[in-house]
Amino acid sequence: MDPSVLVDRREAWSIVTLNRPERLNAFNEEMHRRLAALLDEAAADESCRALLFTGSGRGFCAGQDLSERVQGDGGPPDLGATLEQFYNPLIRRLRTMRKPVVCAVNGVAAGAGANIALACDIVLAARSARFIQAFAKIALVPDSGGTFFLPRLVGEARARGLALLAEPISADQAQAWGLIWQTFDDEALRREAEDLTARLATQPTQGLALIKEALNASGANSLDAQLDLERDLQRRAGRTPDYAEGVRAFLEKRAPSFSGRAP
Ligand code: LHQ
Repeated sequence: MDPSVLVDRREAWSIVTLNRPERLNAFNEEMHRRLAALLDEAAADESCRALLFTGSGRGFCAGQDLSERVQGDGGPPDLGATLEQFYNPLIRRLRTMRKPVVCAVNGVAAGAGANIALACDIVLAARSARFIQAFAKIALVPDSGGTFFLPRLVGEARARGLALLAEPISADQAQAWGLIWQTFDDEALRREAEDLTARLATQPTQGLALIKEALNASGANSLDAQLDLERDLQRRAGRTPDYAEGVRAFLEKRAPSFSGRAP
């Protein structure tokens, strides 16, 4: 088995760990292939209702493994092809996954590694973690959704500063700017991330998937189009067994027991 990405199944959720710590979990092609296969398995497994994504060792992910990208005699590599084949599908998998993906940024997140984290639904970070849009330092453009996520998360001024200056920001700064959800002390991050993912795995999974769908569409929609979409998604949410259970539990003044099942 390729150990570059590990999976650890818990009751109704899984932990996916990037595991090339000696390279700060920088991506090579093997790792991309393995991660894609694991995410496809998790997406298809209805009994897996949430994912926790993290890295092993002292980093979360340093983006593309640059030692795979040394220019040889064949001239410059086609980086667009690498994005098309590996990074863009990864970002699409995370965004369209019909269950919540929590990211625990355990250490430095650089280049594509930072933007892969930002593509997850709820991003937590260790206080010692740093986020670096490292691309400009090697004459590249922020990819893996960076130019999409950054202005939407932190606004134009900060997005431009982060992308053009390529300087690290701390996890606390990232939280203060709204780039991520929450920062924890290093020793508390893993437990907090596991608790949160376990909690999400007990929630109305179909409803959460519809929320993701609505939010994914909102950046490109007019208000009218988004109102129409909300109507359509709410119609689907209202047909799920978990909606019926949620209302019943409320009226009976008890905690709901959601199955996560489709109608
Ligand atoms: C690495 C890497 C790395 C290889 C640390 N590769 N070894 C997409 C499409 C196609 C191609 C191009 O790219 C992309 C998207 C991208 O992601 S482009 C951006 C790529 N990433 C970077 O430019 C970040 C490069 N890394 C760094 O700037 C630093 O390593 C950071 C700031 C992440 C961490 O710094 P330190 O904490 O000081 O650690 P370090 O630099 O000492 O790294 C530890 C080891 O990891 C070291 O190896 P060594 O053998 O000396 O111990 C590094 O060479 C290796 N490493 N990142 N991306």
